[in-house]
Amino acid sequence: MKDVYFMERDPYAPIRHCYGISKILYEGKSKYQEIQVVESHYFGKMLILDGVVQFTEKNEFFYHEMLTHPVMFAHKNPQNVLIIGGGDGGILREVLKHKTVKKAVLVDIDKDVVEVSKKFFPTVACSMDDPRAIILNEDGFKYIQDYKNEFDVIIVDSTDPVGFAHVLTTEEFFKYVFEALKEDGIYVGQSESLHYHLDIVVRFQKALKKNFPIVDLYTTVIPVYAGYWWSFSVGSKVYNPREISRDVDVETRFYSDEIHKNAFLPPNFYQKVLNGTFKY
Ligand code: AG3
Repeated sequence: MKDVYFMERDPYAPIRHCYGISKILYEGKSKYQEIQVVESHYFGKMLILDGVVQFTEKNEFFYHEMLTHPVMFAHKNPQNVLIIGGGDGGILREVLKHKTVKKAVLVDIDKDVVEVSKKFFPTVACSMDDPRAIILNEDGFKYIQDYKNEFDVIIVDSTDPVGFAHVLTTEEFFKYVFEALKEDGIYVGQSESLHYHLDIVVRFQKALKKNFPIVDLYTTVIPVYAGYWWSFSVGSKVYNPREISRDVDVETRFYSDEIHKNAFLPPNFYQKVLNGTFKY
């Protein structure tokens, strides 16, 4: 295959990313979505769901570390963690690096994503057999409604908020998240790009503010997601997510205490984003 490109279909942004690829390793349709694994020249293997790149072998750690560690280190003693989505296991791997964790429940609706990831991405799906991990293939929106005052940390690693993942960004869902968290619990979810998806970021933040006393926003650069400047939204009951509560004692490639402190939006700019004066 010479000069063959995979073209991504971002559901919102009217732009297309193309990746030079050498092989299509897997193509299938699960009950919920289209799943593809391709070998790209630059990024190595890529997992693609419904035409959108979820992560690549080469740089998945930026996203997985940055979605996990800021809230885990803002919390003083995270023992019981819930991951919704994240069927590839990348967030689970990062969560289980924390020695405080006694139990991590991963609830991903799509069993096929778990199976495909185990087969093609062994360095991402490497913690599924950890004795502290429980993997469930259920609907996270329904699952969470059965738990009250249960989890220290809830992390939502979902696909873009279109189709079945949309519900995970609503005010109603955040009410269940709040209730499922313990009295000092903290939530984080991936909340799209400040460039192409600003309206989603703002809607997401507003829905969180209806439920949580402390809401914040941090970003990192993810070159395989449209807009690159990717955001993460936090809802917290007690802890200030900008502050680190414990020693950073896990091995990471990107995340550090300095990265943590610098990832959050400066307060004035954050206000501009929320009140619409940044909109361009
Ligand atoms: N989930 C979030 C991917 C979002 C990509 N969106 C986009 N490019 N428009 C990643 C799952 C990794 N565990």
